[in-house]
Amino acid sequence: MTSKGFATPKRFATSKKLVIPKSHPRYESLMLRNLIVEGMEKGIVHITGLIAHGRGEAFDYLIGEKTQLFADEAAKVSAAYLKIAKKPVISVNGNTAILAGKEIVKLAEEIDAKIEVNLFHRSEGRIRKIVELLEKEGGKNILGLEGDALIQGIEHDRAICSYEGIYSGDVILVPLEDGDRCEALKKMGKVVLTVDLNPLSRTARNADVTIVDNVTRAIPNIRKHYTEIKKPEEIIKKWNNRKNLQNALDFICKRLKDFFHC
Ligand code: PTJ
Repeated sequence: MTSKGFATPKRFATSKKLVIPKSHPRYESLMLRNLIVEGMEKGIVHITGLIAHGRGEAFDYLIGEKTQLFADEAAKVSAAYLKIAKKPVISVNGNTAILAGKEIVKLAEEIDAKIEVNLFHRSEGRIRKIVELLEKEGGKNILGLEGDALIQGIEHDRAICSYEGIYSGDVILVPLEDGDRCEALKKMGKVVLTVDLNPLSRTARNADVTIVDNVTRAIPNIRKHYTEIKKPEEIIKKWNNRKNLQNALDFICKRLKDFFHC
């Protein structure tokens, strides 16, 4: 205990010992929560990533913790954009790395994309740790540490990016994005694909394609579609992101309205 009687952070560092039986009805959700906590303890996830995860969990609950039709459609359109991209880039932050690092590496390999670690709460130490994590999963030439270019129109550190990566990329996949950067990337003429469980977020509304799904499900789903689609231009032509977001909201409303069937 500290002199003020508060528990020290060390006392909270119990996640590694936490054993969740597979039979627990919330097993998967609890395991993801545990991953995020471990990620924070290892210095990969920023402390505010815990709050972001909680918000995501709440929205995941509302969509039934499954890939719904609106999310599947958006994953397909994302795959179509990635198929026609000349310089695709996947931007990775702390939460995405810990929850879906392995899948990100597999997707990058499949679509021949660059991976760039780009953080909202930027620190060289954390970028290094995330690069190491992605390399352990098989990632190669991970960008982020060089920070040799700036995204125009952003005043905070997230403007710092890699010339070889986000700066010169044409289609950028940015899971768990913040609204500012999404807008700035759009102004630079890039196609922005995002994964965000909150269909109301600024990022969700500003992106070209918003996958309202958990990043753990969305990334492998993009890869699956990528291997299957034949005519990407036709898929893109029919896409209306706002309509799809409305479909997500309608789904949530209906689910809540019909929940107890009374
Ligand atoms: O690692 P850093 O420094 O880049 O920081 C990353 C966070 C996520 C902390 C930072 O970008 C942030 O504060 O993000 P926001 O503004 O809280 O937005 C995160 C969005 O992602 C929210 O709309 C959440 O609903 C959503 N979200 C959270 N977890 C997931 C998610 N979407 C998909 N899958 C998730 N697992």
